[in-house]
Amino acid sequence: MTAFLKNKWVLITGASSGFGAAAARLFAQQGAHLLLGARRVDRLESVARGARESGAASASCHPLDVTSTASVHEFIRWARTLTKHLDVLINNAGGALGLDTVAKGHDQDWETMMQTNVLGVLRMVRATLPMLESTPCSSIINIGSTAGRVAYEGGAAYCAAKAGELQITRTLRLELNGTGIRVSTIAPGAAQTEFSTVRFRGDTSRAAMVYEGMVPLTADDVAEIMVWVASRPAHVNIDEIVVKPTDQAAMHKVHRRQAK
Ligand code: NDP
Ligand code: 8X3
Repeated sequence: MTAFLKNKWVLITGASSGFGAAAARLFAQQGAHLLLGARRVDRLESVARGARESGAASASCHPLDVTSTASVHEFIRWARTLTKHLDVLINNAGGALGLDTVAKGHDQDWETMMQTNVLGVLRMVRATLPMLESTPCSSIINIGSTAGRVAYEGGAAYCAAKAGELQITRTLRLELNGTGIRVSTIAPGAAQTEFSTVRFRGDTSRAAMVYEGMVPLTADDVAEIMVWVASRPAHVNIDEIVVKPTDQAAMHKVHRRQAK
């Protein structure tokens, strides 16, 4: 444990599964106070319970839908009843829907991807800035993707959304220069979470094929990086981290072992 995060207030969006749930556990092990948001409250409650058992100074959760400004405001109203300031904001909520070409894509999927991965980040930052500004050395950590840096067939809207996240991160670093708030992005490659099951609308066999024969990143691999980024000294800003499985040399170059 590093003393840096002990008793710090950490807000994690999308904490009900995957990277967000793993981050809740790992920040808890550092003795942080946790504010956890997502839509599935039953799952959040179980993550919060696990975080308390893992050593969190406190772990509280509240429903949050980052696609709704009203929901974001209500979440922050709730958060302010627990703390007036925030040390770390982790914009992790997001994901992909479908793998359709542009020719066959659906407006609703595109809109959801933009709402969660792009507008959700903007809403959360705008709402939390007053809480971050009142803290001597706070951090915003946005979860991007290799998809925001390299395009692939069927990924137009998701790649555009994560490219949007990357440019929001870079813009914020300029806008917040001089405030002491650090702004970082972590761009993971293939990680086995619920991401592909959500993308393929519950088709777990299709989701499993994404990782077949290769060793993907785990949620803990990415959460460990979040903790490391958040615990750098005040004068250090980790701008951008790209992390991929060793088996994934590039988006289209994945080493897959034959089934025995
Ligand atoms: P999961 O599907 O396991 O987790 C996604 C989380 O986002 C869930 O907690 C979900 O909670 C939450 N979420 C989705 N929509 C909303 C919303 N409208 N409001 C609030 N919360 C929401 O996937 P990951 O953990 O893998 O994904 C986390 C982030 O990492 C995403 O931004 C994703 O794009 C990104 N990423 C994932 C990679 C991967 O390969 N897994 C690689 C690179 C980036 P709930 O449904 O309860 O609201
Ligand atoms: C998730 C990684 O390659 O499925 O952001 O788009 S990928």
